[in-house]
Amino acid sequence: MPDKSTLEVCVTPGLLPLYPIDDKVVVVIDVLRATTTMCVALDQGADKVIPVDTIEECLSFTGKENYILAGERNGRKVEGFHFGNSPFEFMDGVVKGKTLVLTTTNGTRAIKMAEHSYQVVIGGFLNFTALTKWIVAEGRDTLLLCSGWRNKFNLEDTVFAGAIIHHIKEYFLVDSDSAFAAEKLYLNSRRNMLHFMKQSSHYRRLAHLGVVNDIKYCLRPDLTSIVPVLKNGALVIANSTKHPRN
Ligand code: 3SL
Repeated sequence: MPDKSTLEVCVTPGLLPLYPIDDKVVVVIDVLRATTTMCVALDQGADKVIPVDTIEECLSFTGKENYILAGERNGRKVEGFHFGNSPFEFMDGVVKGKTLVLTTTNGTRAIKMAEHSYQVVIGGFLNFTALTKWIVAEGRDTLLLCSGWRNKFNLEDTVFAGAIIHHIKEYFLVDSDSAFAAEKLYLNSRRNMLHFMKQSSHYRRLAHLGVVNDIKYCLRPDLTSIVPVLKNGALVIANSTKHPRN
């Protein structure tokens, strides 16, 4: 019988250099809010989402037809961009048929850092079941990369990594302290996720900006069955045949 593939958790991009990822699937997690927002944009009909590192890079797309510039720094919309990073900004048809160019404090940076892996895939609670099925179907060595906050550990991404571990660990070899700890955090929090998240620094940051509804939205499970993957530098829907809107 072949050995199982591995499933590991990297709790911050600052630790990513410790993990060889060239042959691995890397699941980039930025539950609050970047990877949730990206899923919303694609679910709402955006052609693709191009993650970029800097504000300048994003601005270099200014004036291109059918391109939307979006993103935040410290949670606030960047001056000159069309939108910030709230999932609600990308609803109601505004991104249909458009290319979204997005830069965020941590999420887009984590994606760029993992670009040289076998495959980058992203998600959040809103595509949890589809994402976990996709990971199991791929069956490759997989690293769950938490975007954290400025290279520091954060609660929400680790809890989400723990949810993945808990639900699919039987299919993989899971043998690291970070995976064990992430799962424990998830098990401690799952009965009242919002209450648990109130203890996180990013909850306070976003609450200060008056966007608690964004947090509530980002914690809602299985709102979509899309799975965004990175292809040629842009996030596109991997499983478009399964997309309920097709
Ligand atoms: O850091 C990020 O990528 C963002 O998701 C942070 S924020 O929620 O938009 O403040």
